[in-house]
Amino acid sequence: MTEKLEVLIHRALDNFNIELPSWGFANTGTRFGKFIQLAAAVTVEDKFSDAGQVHALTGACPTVALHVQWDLPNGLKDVAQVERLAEKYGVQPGSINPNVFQDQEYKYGSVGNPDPAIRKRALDHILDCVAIAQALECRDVSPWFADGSNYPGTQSIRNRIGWFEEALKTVHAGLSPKQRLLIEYKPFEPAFYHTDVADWGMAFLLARNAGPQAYVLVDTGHHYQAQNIEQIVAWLLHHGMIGGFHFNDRRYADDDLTLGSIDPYQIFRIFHEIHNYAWETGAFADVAYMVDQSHNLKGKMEAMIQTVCTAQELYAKAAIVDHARLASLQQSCSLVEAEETLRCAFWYDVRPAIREWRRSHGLPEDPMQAFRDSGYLERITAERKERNAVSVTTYA
Ligand code: AFD
Ligand code: MN
Ligand code: MN
Repeated sequence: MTEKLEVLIHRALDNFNIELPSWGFANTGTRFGKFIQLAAAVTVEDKFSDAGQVHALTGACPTVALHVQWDLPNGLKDVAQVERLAEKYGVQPGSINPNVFQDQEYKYGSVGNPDPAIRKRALDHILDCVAIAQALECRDVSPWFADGSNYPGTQSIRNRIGWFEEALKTVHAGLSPKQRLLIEYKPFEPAFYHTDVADWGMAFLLARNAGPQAYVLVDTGHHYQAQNIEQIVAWLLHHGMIGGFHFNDRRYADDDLTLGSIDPYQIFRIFHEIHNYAWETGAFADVAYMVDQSHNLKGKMEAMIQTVCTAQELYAKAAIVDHARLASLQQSCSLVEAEETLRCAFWYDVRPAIREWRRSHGLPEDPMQAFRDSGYLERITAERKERNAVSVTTYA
């Protein structure tokens, strides 16, 4: 490997952190059921412990995203416990995720609900999340809205736009100067006729309407099959409107598969847009990277370590693209050479340089093997199996 490439890879990894989702360590599943894992996290302490292990093994995950309803059920009263767990397990709270999608009151929507009392309930919850984020000194509040409808004619799409604009403007007004409101979009599921925040354009317009601290959150699983996600990323970068990502992969829909397991080249192209933007503008795009996966079959811990290592590899590959050469080949429309400039970075084996980076940072060269040798899985299985045991057969 040339010295230059190794320097580029190490510099990229020095600046690459990816946040872990607390819910990714707990037993979840699909709407058709879930397969219980005896080692899965049950309490918020379990989640901090697991996230802390992944960070200790990879060096890339200093924060863990929290879901308020699941991780801070008592709201602000749980802040002290979260601060204690952060200290104990060496991983800080990251983005704060409101939950306005699972309570019965939200059957016809949250901030898009035709009942003003339910709109207010949802808004109050999101404002509580803003207060929790302030108390924990967390920057990002990232609501995802399942709001929508299942049949034509059953809701006024346009009225709901107005209610969303009103709510998000109020949330934005409650932010402290350092906070950000990241608005996530998703084309469908659980709504199957229209989803109120269905694509990047709707999220963009809602963010712009809310205020200057609001941005778009791109979940890679939240796009129709043919959509060119890196083009969306380029538009959001161009307008300074990208707040962050939720990374996962999918074959069909919002499948929550392991990042890079189906289409690693797409994630590479997304990271390339971000590296290229920094090269072209000299500005470092302040983008929050986060995993949003909850593995139904793989072991939770191994799947998360695999995800983080893959993210590091793809980010490192995108960092070695020869931007100057690519720009010149694009200018001259030298098609094959331009494409090959991108492809050769994608095909380059960055793993030796990553192993060297880990060695130089006192990290295990092979985080997965280090995890397997650590006995952590055996320990948490013994600790948690009663709490996870259920009447049906359980699967390791
Ligand atoms: C689901 C939603 C969305 C959200 C996540 C955490 O599709 O991605 O960000 O739950 O609330 O995956
Ligand atoms: Mn998401
Ligand atoms: Mn999702």
